[in-house]
Amino acid sequence: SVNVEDIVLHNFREYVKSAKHILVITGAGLSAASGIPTFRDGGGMWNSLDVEKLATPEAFATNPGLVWQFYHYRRVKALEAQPNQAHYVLARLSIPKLLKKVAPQAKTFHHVTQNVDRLIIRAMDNLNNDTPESLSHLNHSRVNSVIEIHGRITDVQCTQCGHREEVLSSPLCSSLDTSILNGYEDAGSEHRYIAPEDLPRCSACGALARPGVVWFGEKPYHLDDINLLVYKADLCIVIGTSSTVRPASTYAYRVQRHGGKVAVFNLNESVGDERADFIFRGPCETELLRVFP
Ligand code: BJW
Ligand code: ZN
Repeated sequence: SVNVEDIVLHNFREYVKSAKHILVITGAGLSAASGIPTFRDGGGMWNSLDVEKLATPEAFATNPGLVWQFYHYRRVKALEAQPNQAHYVLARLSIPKLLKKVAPQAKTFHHVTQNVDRLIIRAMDNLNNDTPESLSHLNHSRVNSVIEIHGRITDVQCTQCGHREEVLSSPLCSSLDTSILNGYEDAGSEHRYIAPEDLPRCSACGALARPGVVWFGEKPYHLDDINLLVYKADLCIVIGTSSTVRPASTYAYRVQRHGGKVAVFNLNESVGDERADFIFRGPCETELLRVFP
């Protein structure tokens, strides 16, 4: 007998075979299996911490030491984490030769990630190192295939001159020492005051630096590029996001509005599921492997 899941899988694979412009949107659930906490669902780090206190420009202006402690802790966690199977499935799909096996008509494949942890980039790097023969024709498109709409937790950005650079060493300065933090709770408590002059400073002008991520009320990166991709896409694959944060939450329906189809991979229900054409309920690290073995 044939069950509903097999039919969805079959229909999805058929549609993928015809897709020309594929757009993937990812969120925190993609990195959950790597041990990076999500933001909102059960066990999400912001259930215990006040989002408004930490991920806003106002929070940083009021208490940069507190915000830096939070981001330092998450920065260390992201640097220590390893990409999971879901990252590797997406990394393989970003290789044209491998993409063609499941989507022979595909002309473009792009991945807009809301994640700041760089794990997808590292998965792509690891894959490249393992398959040298695919490296040559990939290097360009691979760099361009991932768009980090909310920036990177490893970027350090000046509050004055705008200088931004990726720094992979840790801690960024002596006042941010991992050993003093036990967890997110600690990172969100106010008992450790750090003076602005003891926080990371801009390497170009010496002013106070901030994490190179996008906070509420700030303009996300690469919006013009993304709008073009959304306009062109005929398949939008939404993975591990609650679809509650704009503008990333709007892309799938915009693709659908001009005739494209939407596939959702999520452990739980997410906003807009009722409009999705295909739903793969479960951990994306196993579901993506099942769908794209
Ligand atoms: C699994 C799984 C597994 C678990 N497998 N699945 C009212 C007031 C103020 C602002 C607004 C407002 N109304 C609207 C706004 C705009 C605002 C917004 O959307 N707010 C809403 C919350 C209401 N948006 C913005 O302000 C954005 N900017 C903007 O719109 O600018 C407009 C502009 C245009 C032009 C010029 C100028 C301005 C900016 C948003 C920035 C978001 N920043 C953060 C922090 C980034 C840095 C950091 O990491 O600290 O981004 S907030 C946080 O949410 C983070 C995430 O990227 C983002 C999305 O979260 P995500 O990824 O969806 O995570 P979760 O936890 O919500 O969901 C995880 C999902 O995974 C769940 O569904 C699980 O079920 C699933 N899951 N394990 C599969 N194994
Ligand atoms: Zn500067």
